[in-house]
Amino acid sequence: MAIAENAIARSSDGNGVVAWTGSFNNLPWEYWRSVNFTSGELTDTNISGTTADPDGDRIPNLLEYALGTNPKSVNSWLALMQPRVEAGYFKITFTRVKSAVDVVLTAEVSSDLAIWNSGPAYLETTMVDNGSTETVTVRD
Ligand SMILES: [Ca+2]
Repeated sequence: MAIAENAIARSSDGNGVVAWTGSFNNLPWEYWRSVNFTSGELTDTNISGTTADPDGDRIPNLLEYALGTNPKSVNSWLALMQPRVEAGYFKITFTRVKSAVDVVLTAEVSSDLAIWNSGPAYLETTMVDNGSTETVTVRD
């Protein structure tokens, strides 16, 4: 079974929008859920489901899992995402958990929120290996 979810980050100047599409296929996600939620929360998909956002930071649980952030801490994602505009380009740097092999993160960019593109023709991506994590920077 594969489930696709979406999350979007927007630049404050409105010039760039980057979105990710994630999917998962097997058990590491379920392990992460069992570590981060109580048995009662695990039965409630509005709290522990892929699209749930129990901390209200607008980052769904699936992306919190892939980025290694705390799904119950609203302050954890901004420090990791580091969204900014540099030299007129929207840029995001984030840390990806390498063991989250059941999630594929794909950055997409749009100038009109209707047509979305990904890949090297539209985005510049650099990665730095940190051992168990990697630092990924995406620029429109
Ligand atoms: Ca969240």
